[in-house]
Amino acid sequence: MKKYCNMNFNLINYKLIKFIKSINKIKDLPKDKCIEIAFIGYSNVGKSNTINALSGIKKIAFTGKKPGTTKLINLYQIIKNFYLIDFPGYGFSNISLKNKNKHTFLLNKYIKKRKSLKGIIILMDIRQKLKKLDINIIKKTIKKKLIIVLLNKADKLSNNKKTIKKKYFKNEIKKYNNNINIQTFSSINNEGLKILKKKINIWLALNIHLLK
Ligand SMILES: Nc1nc2c(ncn2[C@@H]2O[C@H](COP(=O)(O)OP(=O)(O)OP(=O)(O)O)[C@@H](O)[C@H]2O)c(=O)[nH]1
Ligand SMILES: [Mg+2]
Repeated sequence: MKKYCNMNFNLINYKLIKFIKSINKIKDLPKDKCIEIAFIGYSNVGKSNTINALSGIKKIAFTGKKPGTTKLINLYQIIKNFYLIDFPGYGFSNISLKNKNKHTFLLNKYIKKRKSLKGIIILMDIRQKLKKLDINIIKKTIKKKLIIVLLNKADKLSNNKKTIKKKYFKNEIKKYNNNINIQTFSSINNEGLKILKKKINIWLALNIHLLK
């Protein structure tokens, strides 16, 4: 455990990333005995771009200018038994209510039931405010300690504004969950990428027995 927490995060070769499949049912995920890190958040906040930034491969995860780019749950493997999961964004107004409810149901079920879920990365646009569906997720994950909030698109703000917004998000989020680590992030200039990799290293270290 100690060895992995102190491990040089560059030792995990994210470039080995492989797209495995797109699914729309939890039962199509791998056997529930692996390590999964889920990327969740509103549409267009930059979840797919963050997977690309992490892997260093620009187009492994499909990204788009318009919200609603990721329509299915996409599964990426880094090494055996270690997966990154790209969720469709919530709150996208252009999909039918039926599909919206289906997405919410899937995400809630996944968070509640999935044993392999070892880390949750919630992305938010740093320029916006803490929103309702993020609060719902934060409340639901209150007992799960392995969460990081990435305040993405930090490249769009000055250092001064970034500090103000980080403080704002910290104060708002702590009303619901005091256990959440909050980082500024940008998949354009890689701000926060090292910290994210370190965090994932710790999550892996805590579950190292599953990596065999
Ligand atoms: N400036 C800036 N733009 C970003 C950043 N991350 C993502 N974007 C842009 O935001 C848009 C959406 O990015 P995606 O990664 O597709 O967002 P998503 O959260 O996966 O969206 P959905 O799949 O619709 O849920 C794209 O135009 C990206 O170029 C960032 O850190 N900085
Ligand atoms: Mg996406």
